[in-house]
Amino acid sequence: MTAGIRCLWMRGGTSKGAYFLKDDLPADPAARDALLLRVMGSPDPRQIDGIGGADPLTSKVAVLSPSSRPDADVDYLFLQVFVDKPLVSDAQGCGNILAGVGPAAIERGLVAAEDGETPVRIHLLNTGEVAVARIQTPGGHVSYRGATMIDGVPGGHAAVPLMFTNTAGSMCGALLPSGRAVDVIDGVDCTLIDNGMPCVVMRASDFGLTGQESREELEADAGLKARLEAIRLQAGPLMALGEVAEKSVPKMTLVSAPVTGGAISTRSFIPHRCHATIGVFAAVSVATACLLPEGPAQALAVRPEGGRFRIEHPTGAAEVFLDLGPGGEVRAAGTLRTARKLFDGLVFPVDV
Ligand code: NQM
Repeated sequence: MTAGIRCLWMRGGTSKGAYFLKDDLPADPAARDALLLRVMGSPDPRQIDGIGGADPLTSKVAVLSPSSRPDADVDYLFLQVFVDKPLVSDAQGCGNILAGVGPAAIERGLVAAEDGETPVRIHLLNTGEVAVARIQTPGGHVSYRGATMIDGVPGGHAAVPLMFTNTAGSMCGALLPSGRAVDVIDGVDCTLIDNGMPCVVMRASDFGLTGQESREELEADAGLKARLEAIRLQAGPLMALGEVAEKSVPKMTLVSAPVTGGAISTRSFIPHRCHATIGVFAAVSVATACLLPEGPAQALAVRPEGGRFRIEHPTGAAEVFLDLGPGGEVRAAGTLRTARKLFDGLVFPVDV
């Protein structure tokens, strides 16, 4: 028996991860997670003995299998492999790694490619919804080449448009799980919201920040991180997430007025490291928070004409489209990502 496991290493949006077929991994979740820790090299801040990139954004896993439901083509389980803890969590989805799922499913023969463009309906096992990705497949093969640029990624690549429905309450059961648009925790106004990703939205100014600080400056601020964690631990039960000390949700997002013509500016903690950009579903949740009549986001936001929200982040902005119903409710959401196959081969979790 070879100890190598088939693995595609791909960039999805502004994240990077290992894409596996479910059948290539142990069926028992505990055995699977132990193996994935070895694959990534966790726990170790440098992940020196694995393929992880020593950052939560590059220590991610997608597990693909034929879809278990008729309205989808492929099932996608997202797993966050913690960098410095022996933990693997399925307690969140990931919209950036999602961008690589369509291409990976076609590359691995789970979905047949059409000539031109192939729609792939993806069942997100972590949260239950179905997303639709449109993949460029000229001549029936995945093409990663193109001119679409997304902030946080150098160069142009083939566009991967993503559309979502039914994201409200994806993990918390309701868009506003506490039943309120504002909860005051440790004296800070917080919007506890889940439109695809549980997020706590707060004013940067309530922490003495402008909201334009760099990722590095914020990560070096131990006092800020302690205050955010204290709020997060209280927000978890209010969001129906229970005890969240060992979970990667909720995300902690500081908002401020936009400075580059976007709808709002963000700095997002996921939840302990500051994001280099912002998560896809986190951006959808923040855009939705901008629509609430109360709460920290709306007063700072510049509401765009139509439903195209630019969510500013430390390295540019992420575009989110919200399709609003007659009552202002979000009927569907979308975003534009790119993805790229970086490596296809065998990964060796144990010495051979
Ligand atoms: O919110 C990071 C990322 C993510 C998640 C995180 C994501 C999303 O940017 O959909 O994409 O929040 O841990 O990859």
